Amino acid sequence: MSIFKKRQNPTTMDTHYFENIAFTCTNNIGILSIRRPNKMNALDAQTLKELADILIHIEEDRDCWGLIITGMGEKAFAAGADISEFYGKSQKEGQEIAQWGQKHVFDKIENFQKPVIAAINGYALGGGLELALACHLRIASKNAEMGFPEVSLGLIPGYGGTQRLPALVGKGKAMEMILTGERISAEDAYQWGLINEVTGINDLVHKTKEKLNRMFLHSRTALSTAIKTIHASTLPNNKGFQIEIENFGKLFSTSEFEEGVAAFLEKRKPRS
Ligand code: CO8
Repeated sequence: MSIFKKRQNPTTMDTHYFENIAFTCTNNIGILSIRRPNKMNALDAQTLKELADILIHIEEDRDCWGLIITGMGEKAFAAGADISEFYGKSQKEGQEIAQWGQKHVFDKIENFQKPVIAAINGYALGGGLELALACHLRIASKNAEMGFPEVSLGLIPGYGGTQRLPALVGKGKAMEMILTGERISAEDAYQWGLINEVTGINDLVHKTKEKLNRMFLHSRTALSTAIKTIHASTLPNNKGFQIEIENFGKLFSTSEFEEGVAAFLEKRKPRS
């Protein structure tokens, strides 16, 4: 049985609505939006469960070649985990929640076989910023603000922020962001290497789609292999180099490789 509820509106027939998220796939680009604008798109348990379910579907959807994750409205991408669900939780419960979320949502996105871009349209705080960090690229509108306010709640990031942030901005900047809990602007985030691009609010989705479309000019097998291999760069003992050699070799057996090389030699564009 389908996990989707389809809205009976002919103009949005391809949009699948859950309680707190919506997903649509047009021209091979999936757009997944978090829809709790009254709560700054905070990630409660229901939203995380829905994200976990839809990610499985999107990964299997052959028509969806890449994914954009964004938040509904102009105020927030996601202002973190839903703080109202924290109260009264035990140490064990805290660990279980963090572990479940990391496995089914955040790590799942990071290891996605298709390119995933966060379109950060406003506040990306705490778990919301961790969601963006799990994506392969981040593009933010000028009004976006990013930060890890967890220390103000007596917490630390729990959805991978302490690990993924230093990999992007270095340990020093990561320490500064996490220890002060202060928010930074999209422009600073760009200067720090936290995001890939800054756009106007009205251009955000368009620019993000453009970025994916530029990737779609290339072999999709090469794209997914590149994602996997880049992740291997954090493995111990320089293991990533060996994985690169193996994955490089594997691509020689693909039809996309044959066509890509033939097209170059024949001075024409590759046929998809
Ligand atoms: N959780 C729950 N509700 C939230 C959250 C949140 N993270 N953020 C905003 N809201 C709610 C507000 O409570 C308010 O609800 P209501 O109208 O019912 O009172 C509504 O959204 C609107 O928010 P504000 O009135 O506060 O709007 P402002 O424009 O004044 O401020 C801010 C916007 C700056 C985003 C402000 O809402 C804010 O600071 N939010 C909290 C940000 C935060 O601390 N995020 C980190 C949360 S902790 C976390 O993410 C940990 C991740 C790891 C978890 C690991 C597993 C347990």
